[in-house]
Amino acid sequence: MMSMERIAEALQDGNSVEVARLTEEALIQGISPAVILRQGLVAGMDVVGEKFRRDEFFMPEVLVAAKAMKAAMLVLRPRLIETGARSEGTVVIGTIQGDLHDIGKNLVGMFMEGAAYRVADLGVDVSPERFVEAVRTLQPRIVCLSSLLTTTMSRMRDVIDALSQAGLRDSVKVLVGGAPVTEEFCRDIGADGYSPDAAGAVEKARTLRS
Ligand code: B12
Repeated sequence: MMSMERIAEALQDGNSVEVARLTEEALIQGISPAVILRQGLVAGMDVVGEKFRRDEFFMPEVLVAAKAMKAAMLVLRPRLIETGARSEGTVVIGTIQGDLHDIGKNLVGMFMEGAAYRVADLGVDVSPERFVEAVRTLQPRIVCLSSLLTTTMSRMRDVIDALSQAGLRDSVKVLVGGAPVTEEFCRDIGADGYSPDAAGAVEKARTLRS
């Protein structure tokens, strides 16, 4: 059975081809997509983040690792997502304005799709106005806001305020997440739920009824 460390190491090397190949091989060996994701890919990305923090890695290394993560996610995606007509409703998701990180957001989106939600992904650097417009037109049950930067995480509050001003706040539940986000921050800005990871985001979504 393949060790998940091999995937984590190839990810740290930024070897997209190898990471995608190993991911495929692990799936063929019957290793569950969730294990590959958590113990291989996310674990590898955690090391990249730690090395970046310690100045052992710089932006180019982080970028190639992020690219390798995306290559593996393309392989994992069909396995994480259940097909079928059943739908739990729509989820609008995006990374808030000023922030370009999207790996965690994409994972949350994939897990939501896997849990039979229709996902409308607005991308990164999304303004409060664009969130409001998407809620107005798509009428989702849930809006997911992602933020990785402490400098721009307060924009989450701006999205919630903009929804209130547009008279849409009561029609939708707001879930927040991303590395610097906490339960306390969630309460402070008046969001409805927080989760530290993608699997928990789905659990949270299920417990919220709008
Ligand atoms: C990859 C990365 C990048 C890549 C992003 C590539 C991409 N396409 O996303 C690049 C190189 C572009 C980048 C740029 C920058 N980065 Co950067 N980056 C990272 C890194 C190493 C990993 C982030 C990641 O993808 N993690 C893996 C995913 C799976 O985890 P996650 O995002 O946390 O998501 C999980 C949970 O948080 C949660 N979640 C996420 N979103 C949501 C949403 C909801 C609703 C819910 C419920 C849950 C949830 O579920 C996810 C899955 O479990 C982190 C370090 C780290 N360990 O976090 C730094 C980090 C986030 N970056 C940082 C910085 C400073 C920057 C730059 C400002 C650097 C610079 N000087 O230019 C720029 C900012 C650009 C911008 N305007 O956004 C800092 C932020 C510091 C801070 N406190 O604000 C960090 C923490 C690094 C550090 N230790 O200093 N970065």
